[in-house]
Amino acid sequence: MANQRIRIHSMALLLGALPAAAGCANDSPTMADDPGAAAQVVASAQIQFEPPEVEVRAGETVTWRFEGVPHNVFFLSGPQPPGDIPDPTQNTSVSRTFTTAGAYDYECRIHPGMTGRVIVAEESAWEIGPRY
Ligand SMILES: [Cu+2]
Repeated sequence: MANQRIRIHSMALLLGALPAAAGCANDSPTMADDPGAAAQVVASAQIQFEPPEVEVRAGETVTWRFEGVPHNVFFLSGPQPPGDIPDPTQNTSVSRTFTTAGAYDYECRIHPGMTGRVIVAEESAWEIGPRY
């Protein structure tokens, strides 16, 4: 008798969990700190750019969120890189807008090996289907 009651209770928990799981099916990225940015990179206290590679469209903005260790950003390549973020920066966010498609590698010069990349796609590249 006691066993049966436990089984019914588990079933109810399982069913109750289903709507919550469905609510997680949200494919829009979370940009809590800067809703205007197409992508956000965290320059972390773990001495990494996270994620190390982001993709935006030409004309869109990337925001770097600098956490508790000073970092900077120097662009190394790309057809038309935006201005570097040269001063050691921490506990703030800095945005840069990318106007021209291409691959933009960058590095933090305080921390050797701390590198990242911004891929900028053509403005129309993400259109779905043919344009008439
Ligand atoms: Cu750094």
